[in-house]
Amino acid sequence: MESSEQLNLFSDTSSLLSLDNSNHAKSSNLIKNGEQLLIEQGEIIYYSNFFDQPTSDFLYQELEKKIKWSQEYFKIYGKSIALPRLTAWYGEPEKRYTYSNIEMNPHPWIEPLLFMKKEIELVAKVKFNSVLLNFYRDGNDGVAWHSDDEKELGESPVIGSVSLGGIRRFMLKPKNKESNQKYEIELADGSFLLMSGETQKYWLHQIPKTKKQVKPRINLTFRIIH
Ligand SMILES: O=C(O)CCC(=O)C(=O)O
Ligand SMILES: [Mn+2]
Repeated sequence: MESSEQLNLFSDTSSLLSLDNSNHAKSSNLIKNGEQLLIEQGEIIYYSNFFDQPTSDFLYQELEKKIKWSQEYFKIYGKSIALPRLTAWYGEPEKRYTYSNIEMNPHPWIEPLLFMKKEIELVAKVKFNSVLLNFYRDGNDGVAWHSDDEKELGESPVIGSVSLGGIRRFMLKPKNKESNQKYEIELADGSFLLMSGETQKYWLHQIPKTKKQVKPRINLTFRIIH
């Protein structure tokens, strides 16, 4: 995660909603179930109905109560600022992960996580060894523009992202400021988004805060720590 976490934390992301829509690819006409998002220099596949509704509801309830959620803080100019979401890190014992100067030590796998890991590995065709969980309590929670490009994730990170609960906007833009491409997907309850190839090298993503009423949402990004 980049330092933009810090810069964007207090910015009013609602201004993004008023951007010219001509470059916005709407999920309805660009991204179909299990289809590839046609972006340059990156590979993204979106499965809108990966888990059926009863399974998604069950997983959400299990994770809400069983995950050891914590409020992390990052430092900026000597001040401690709360991340706008709760987080947790699970995985194999030696797989530590550091982002925004926050060092995470993994909790051991629990059953619902292993179930999800096994299901997504069948389509991702890789073995994940850790997962970062985010709990977005309401529209005041979000994640600022960043890419998942930390050293520990290797050259071409494979990120398997499962969404449960409330629907939130996932936005993508190229790191290259001269390009005006912009994409967004409304990540559905029970959906799975697979990012691989050069996606993290050339693209940034975010979940903007919103003033709309949104249900709480749990996101899991399964990762491979080298
Ligand atoms: O909540 C999401 O869909 C994205 C989370 C994310 O990008 C991250 O944790 O790195
Ligand atoms: Mn990310």
